[in-house]
Amino acid sequence: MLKIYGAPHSRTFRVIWLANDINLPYQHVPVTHDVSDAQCKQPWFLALNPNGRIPVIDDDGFVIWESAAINLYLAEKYKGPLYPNSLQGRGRICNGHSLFQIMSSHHSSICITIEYFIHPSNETLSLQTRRKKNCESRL
Ligand SMILES: N[C@@H](CCC(=O)N[C@@H](CS)C(=O)NCC(=O)O)C(=O)O
Repeated sequence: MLKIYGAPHSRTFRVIWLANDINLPYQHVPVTHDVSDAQCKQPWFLALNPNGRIPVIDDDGFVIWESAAINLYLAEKYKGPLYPNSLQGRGRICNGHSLFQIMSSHHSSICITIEYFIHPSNETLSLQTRRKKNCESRL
């Protein structure tokens, strides 16, 4: 089963949110960061990500880190409605993920990202807010 390593209140939320959005079964492995003796700096975690940062996933033995790379990988592998078939659509997704990298993981950034890049046409902001709350309530 897919394992997602990290703390929900961090960029790990991006991956957790995607997994929930496409109904992907996963095991969340909590990893502390930004505290003394953070688990993300311990040898067992550095063996997964030598960069010592969260999130990381282990997808049946395939380990990858960097939230945007993880999400692009998962979206393409599980071929949900989030991954477009056209070159232009994929260009848009890369555009969104480049922006994603410079934004924090807080609420408004997530809503903006959902609104403009993931579900651009027919969802209102309040519906997007409910989607995010639904995702958070499962953590
Ligand atoms: N570009 C990376 C950034 C990863 C990152 O900086 N994660 C933070 C948590 S949001 C972290 O692990 N901080 C611990 C540290 O830097 O020591 C990504 O998007 O995955």
